Amino acid sequence: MSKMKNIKFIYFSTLCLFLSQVLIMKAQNYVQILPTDSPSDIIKKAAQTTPSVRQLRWQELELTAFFHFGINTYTDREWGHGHEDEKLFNPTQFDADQWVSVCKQAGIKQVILTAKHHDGFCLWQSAYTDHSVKHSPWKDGKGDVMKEVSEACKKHKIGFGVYLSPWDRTESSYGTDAYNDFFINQLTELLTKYGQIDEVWFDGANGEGPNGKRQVYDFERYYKLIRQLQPQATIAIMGPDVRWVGTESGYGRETEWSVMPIDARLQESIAKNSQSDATFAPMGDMTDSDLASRSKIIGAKGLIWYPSETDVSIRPGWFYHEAEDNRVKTPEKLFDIYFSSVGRNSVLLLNLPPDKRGLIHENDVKNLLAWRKLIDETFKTNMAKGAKIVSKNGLNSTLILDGKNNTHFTTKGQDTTTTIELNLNGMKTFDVLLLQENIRIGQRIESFKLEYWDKNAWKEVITGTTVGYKRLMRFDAITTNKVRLHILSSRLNPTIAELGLYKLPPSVLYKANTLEKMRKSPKNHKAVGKPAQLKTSPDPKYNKGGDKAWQNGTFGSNTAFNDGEWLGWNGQNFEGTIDFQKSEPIKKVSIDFFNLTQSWIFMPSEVILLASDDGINFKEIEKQSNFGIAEEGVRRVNFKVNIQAKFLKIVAKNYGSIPKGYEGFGSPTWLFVDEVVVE
Ligand code: FUL
Repeated sequence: MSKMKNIKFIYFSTLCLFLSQVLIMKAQNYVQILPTDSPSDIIKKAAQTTPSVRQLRWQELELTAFFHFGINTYTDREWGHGHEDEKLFNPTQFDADQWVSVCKQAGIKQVILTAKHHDGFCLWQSAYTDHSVKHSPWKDGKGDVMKEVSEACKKHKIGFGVYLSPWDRTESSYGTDAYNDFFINQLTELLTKYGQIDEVWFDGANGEGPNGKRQVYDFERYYKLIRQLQPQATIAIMGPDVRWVGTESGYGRETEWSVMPIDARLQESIAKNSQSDATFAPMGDMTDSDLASRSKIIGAKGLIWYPSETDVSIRPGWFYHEAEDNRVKTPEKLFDIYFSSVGRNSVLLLNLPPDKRGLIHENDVKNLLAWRKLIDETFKTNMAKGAKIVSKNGLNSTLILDGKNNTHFTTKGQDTTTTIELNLNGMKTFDVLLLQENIRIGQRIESFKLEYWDKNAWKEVITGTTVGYKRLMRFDAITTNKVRLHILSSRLNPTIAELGLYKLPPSVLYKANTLEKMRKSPKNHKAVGKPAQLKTSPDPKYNKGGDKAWQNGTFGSNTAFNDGEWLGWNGQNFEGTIDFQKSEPIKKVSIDFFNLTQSWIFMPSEVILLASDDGINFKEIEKQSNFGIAEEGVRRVNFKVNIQAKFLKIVAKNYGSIPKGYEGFGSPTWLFVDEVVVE
C-alpha cells in the first residue's frame, strides 16, 4: 500500500470508528444526569432518551400473548406448591399449532410460554430436575412443550418468548447460592435448544422455597447470559428492557411515560455499563400512579427508556380452570382493554391459558377472534385521509398521514407547542382519535387537545396527556369537516408520526355513561371544604391525594384505581366522618367504589350511613349490602334520605378475604373509595 493510500486508509478507519461510536452513543437508551445539569437540561435529556433496537422492535409488536400452561392446569391451582405428582400432567389433544395459529389470526405478534412456573414443574426435558414432563405419561415422557410451541411459532412466523419463574417451590437448592447456578443451567437450556428467543420474562413473585428460605437472585448474571446467547431478546419485568405496567387488570395509566428515572442505587450500574443499552434493571414500585412526570425525573441520577407492558388474562385466573369457562372476557371487554393498553403507550400481553386437553378452549377462541374483528372494523378507514393540513409553525405536516410511524411532523425552531389544522375531505363522522409520536427520537408530548369545527366555532372534543408510541381515545361521535390538534405542552419539539380519526362499529359504540359524565363534572357538593376525618388512614401506596381525597371534589379515574385519587385499604374498613359545623338538610349521599377482583379489589360487603348532632352519638340512617362482585369498574352506592344533621358518618365494610375461584384466594381484599358526595 502506498503511503498516501495508507494515510487515507487510516483516516477512513478512524472515521468509521468515530461514526460507529457516535451511532452507539446515539443508540444508548440511558443517560446519566450530571450534578451540573439544570432542571431544563434534565427535561431535554429525557426528551432525547430513545429505545434500543430490541425495545423498538418489541414496542411495534403491540399485541403479544402469554400461555400459562403446566402442572397447575391439572391441579386446578394458580400457584402450585411444588413436588406435584408429574403423572397428573397428561394433555389428551395437545396441539401447539392450534395455540399459535389462533394467536396469528388474532393479530398477535409474539407469544410467551411458561416453561416453568413457581411450582418448578418444567415443560421441557431439563437435565437438571426430575420435576418435569419427562416423568409424565404424556408422549411416554418424551414430550417437550417448549419444542412444539417454538416450532409452531417458526412455522407461523411469530415471535417466541419464555417465562422462567425465578421462584421455584420444588428445587432443593432454592435459597442458597447453588440455586443461581441451577437457574443459569436451566436458562442455558432454554436459550440454546429452541432457536431464536425474542423475550425472556422474569416474574417478580418471590416467595419462600421448600426450605423456608428466600432466594437472592443473581439477576446480573442472568442478564449477561441472555445478552450473550440471545442478544435480540427483550428481558421483561425483573429485567432491563421492559417494565410491568403495575396492574394485572389490563388498564394502564392515562399518563404513561417510557422514560423513567434511575435512582441513586443504580448510579454505579450506569457507570460500569459498557454496552450501548442498559444491562441493569431500574427496580422500584411500578404500581405508583406517577412514575416519571417532570417532578419525578428532576431529582433522578439518570434516565432510561423503560416502556410498560400490560399483562392481563382472558379469564379471571392465569391458568385454565373449568369453572371459569363462562367467565372468559367478552370481545367488547377485550376491546376496551386494547384501548387502555396499546392505546396508552403500552404493549398488551394477553394470557390465553390452554386447557387440560392441551387446546385453547373454544370460548376463548371465539371471543378472541370476535375481538380481532372489532379492531379491524374500527381501524379500516382513516377519516383524516386526504385532509389538507395547515400548521403555522409546523414542518412536514403531510407525514402525519403517510402511514409510517418512522416519519414525522415537528415544529420549527424551539417551539414546544403547535396547532395542526385538518380540513377533512368533506363531512366525516368519527369517535376515535389515534396519535403516534416518532419514539425513535424520544417521547415528548405532555398534553394535547382535539377540537372540531361546529358550523361557526371551534369546540373541544377531548384532551389528553402523554402520547408515546400510540395513544387511542374514544368520545361521543362527531360529524364535521374540520378538526385541529393543539399540542399544549411538550418536553422538546413535539413530533406526530401518525394521526387517525376512526369510527367505531355499532356493537362497541362509545357512549360516555351517566356515571362517567357525572364523575367528570362533579356537582357542587356540600361536604367539600368541611372538616372530614378518617378512622383509619389508607394504605400509603393508595393515599397520594391525601387522607381527605375521599371528599375533595375530585373524582378518581374511571379506569385506573392507581391514579392517585382513589384511596385503598387492605383488609380494613372505610369509616369517614364529615363535620358540617352546623345542622344541614341532607337529601342524598353517594359513595363510589372500585370493583376489580383481578386486582384483589372488591365491593364492600355493607355500607352504612349514620348521622349525629354532637359528633359522639351516631344514629344509623340506612344500610345497604349484596352489591355483587361480577361487574367491574366504578360502582356508585346512593342513599336517598331526608334528614337534618351536623355530622355524617359513612362506614363501608371490607369484603373480607378473597373467595374461592378468584386469584389470591384467602388473601385480604382491598377496598377502594372515591368519592363521597353530599347533596
Ligand atoms: C404473577 C404470577 O404470580 C402469576 O401466577 C402469573 O404468572 C403472572 C403473570 O405473574 O406474578
